[in-house]
Amino acid sequence: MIALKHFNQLDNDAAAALIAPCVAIPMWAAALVQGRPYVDLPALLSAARETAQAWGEAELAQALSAHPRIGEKPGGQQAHAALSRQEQGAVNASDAQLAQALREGNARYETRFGRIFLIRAKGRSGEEVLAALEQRLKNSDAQEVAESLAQLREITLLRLEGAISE
Ligand code: 2AL
Repeated sequence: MIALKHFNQLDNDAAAALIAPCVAIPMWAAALVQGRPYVDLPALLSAARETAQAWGEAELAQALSAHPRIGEKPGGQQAHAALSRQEQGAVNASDAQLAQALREGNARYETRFGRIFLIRAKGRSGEEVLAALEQRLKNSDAQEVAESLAQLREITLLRLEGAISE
């Protein structure tokens, strides 16, 4: 966690590196870095939200490369991996039946939509994630692109709030 005041003062590369784990979309990080200085945290967060509004299918594909499947908590020391593990903290991997249902649901989703199922996991139990997965399998292609992007924006903003404080 770093104070906004310090984020405002970092050189461009260091500032971009600090927020890069929020989402694997380098253009998003670059735009936020270019927008400095921010007068306060709400100003930073609304700039982040606004920049994320422009995302479409290409950005979704880019970002998904850094997201493990739900139920597959990634190992490794990378900042992305550590954040994913935290976010999936309430998904109980020791419940074998749940783990199996998530594996099957993920596979069905990937067959249907051609990319991995993405959901803001923080604050959701494994059962809630599974219920959302079942529900979203009923979506049209366009609905599901929109829903995945909405989830990606939530994850990104939560990560940013965890990285920079007032
Ligand atoms: C994730 C992840 O890495 N963090 C989160 O909230 N959701 N992954 C996913 N497939 O939904």
